[in-house]
Amino acid sequence: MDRRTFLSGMATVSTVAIVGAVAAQLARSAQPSTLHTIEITEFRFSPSALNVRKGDRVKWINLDIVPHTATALNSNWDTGELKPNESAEIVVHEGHNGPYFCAYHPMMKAGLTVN
Ligand SMILES: [Cu+2]
Repeated sequence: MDRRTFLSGMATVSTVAIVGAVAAQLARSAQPSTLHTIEITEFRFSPSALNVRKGDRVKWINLDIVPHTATALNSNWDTGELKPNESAEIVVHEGHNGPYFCAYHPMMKAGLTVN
């Protein structure tokens, strides 16, 4: 049984067997992480606003012909330079909540909301 099958089974068992807040909590913790992809194109992050959960993955891919970064406004995290067609991926934690920008083009702004 692979991890996805196992987690899916756990979610089903939890939902059927238990009701109320406890079931909701178990279902949430058993939810597989989601991969979100943010394209950097024409000097924009797309999507520019993204809701994510702790444990999700966020991937930035640079589809422009110049390098960019995704850098937290508070300097807590940074993908570093992404050359054309390069990408970088993070696993979301609380510290990723908030606005970020491109260090080379500060007018490029976006944000992550961590739930
Ligand atoms: Cu840039």
